[in-house]
Amino acid sequence: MSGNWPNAVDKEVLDLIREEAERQNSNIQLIASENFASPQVLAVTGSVLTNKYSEGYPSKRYYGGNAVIDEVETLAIRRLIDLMGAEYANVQPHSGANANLGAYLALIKPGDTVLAMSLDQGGHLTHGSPANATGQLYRFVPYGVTPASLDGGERIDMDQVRDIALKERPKLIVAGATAYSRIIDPEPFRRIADEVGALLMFDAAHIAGLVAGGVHPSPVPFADVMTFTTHKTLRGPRAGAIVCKEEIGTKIDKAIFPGLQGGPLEHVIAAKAVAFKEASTPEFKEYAAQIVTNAKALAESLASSGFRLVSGGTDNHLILVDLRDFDAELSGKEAQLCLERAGIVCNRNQIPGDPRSPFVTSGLRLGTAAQTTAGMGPEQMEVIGSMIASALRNRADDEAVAKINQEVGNLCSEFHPYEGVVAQRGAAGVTD
Ligand code: DSN
Repeated sequence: MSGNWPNAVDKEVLDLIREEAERQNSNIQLIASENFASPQVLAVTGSVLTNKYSEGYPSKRYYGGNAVIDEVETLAIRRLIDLMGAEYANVQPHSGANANLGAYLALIKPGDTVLAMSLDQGGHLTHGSPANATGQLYRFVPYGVTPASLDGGERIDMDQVRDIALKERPKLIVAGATAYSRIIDPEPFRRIADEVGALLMFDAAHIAGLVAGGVHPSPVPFADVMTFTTHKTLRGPRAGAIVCKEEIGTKIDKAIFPGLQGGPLEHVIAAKAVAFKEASTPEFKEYAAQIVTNAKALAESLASSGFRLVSGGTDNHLILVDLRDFDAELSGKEAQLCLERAGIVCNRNQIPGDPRSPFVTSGLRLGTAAQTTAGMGPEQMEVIGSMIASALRNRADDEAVAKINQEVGNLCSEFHPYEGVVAQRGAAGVTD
């Protein structure tokens, strides 16, 4: 028996999914905030759990029929608590932005002062950009990185963080970044927060997988709350999550629902549960370490081709490239477009003190989480670094760029993430 649905296959949409799967399989994916979710994560995201309304929390729902959903969400919570060694977890945030806003709603009041890394130094929109609700609701005071001219420069300026904290007496200090390639040590942030009586939030959106995999220090023992996305280095479905100290758990829960969101996306929460289990395996630890090894190899290759790397290199999954030493005329925007023609996908990014606007930029941000999932190693990273340099050097020569595109295709044919039905349809179980 089948349901009362149209029989016709929506070929238009399925063909677009197939096209996108093909694009993901055949290009080099270096966007630092992306990854290739496992077939199981994809399949669970496309499950019947999408049908259920479950406003509230396990055993405290506003709708009937939630016995199974309660088990799903409880399982995700339990797995996340185990994975991160946390006291409390909320798995309902639809995104990292919602996780962050939820944490602010729980911990501070409109108008309160918050310290966070400024967007143009590597922070995030939700760390108080005037264009974002967070910047409109709260009084954010930015900190940044040390000058490039200093030996070992372009690292988070902890002296500045402390000075500003002592002067501003914030209610909350936010650690974490979206375009910062070094380890962020949570311990000195905790010390400063304690000195000024502030709470500490760690936004681990980018590095959650590195923390889960044990290759970066865990913020969990130090931060009152850690927010993160589940789809970057953690390699789960596109979403967010929060772990925190037990004593603020109820406030976090209330802020996410009913404070910020309505019905949770239980199909995505189930996929988060799958991802949390995947991330707890010894194989994931190896994967997390490999991401960093690959990033270092790509960084070395780029440096040897004449690119200046912000902070001189990387300790995590990403590299921030200052294009000006390589070619003063080349903007991040032009470089991104050129590399896309060559089959290498990345994003332009401001570098600290960038003279160009955020829309144009002097930098590129490159990440290795996705291609590491596809099975690439340092050898391929070295080749990719050379291809990037060659494409950008020859950007006016369409033939040369097309030739690199072909080489990219050849490389990706050996290292593509999706096979069979997943490559055909983007998710197991969707057929025409
Ligand atoms: N868009 C994400 C990133 O690329 O870092 C952050 O929201």
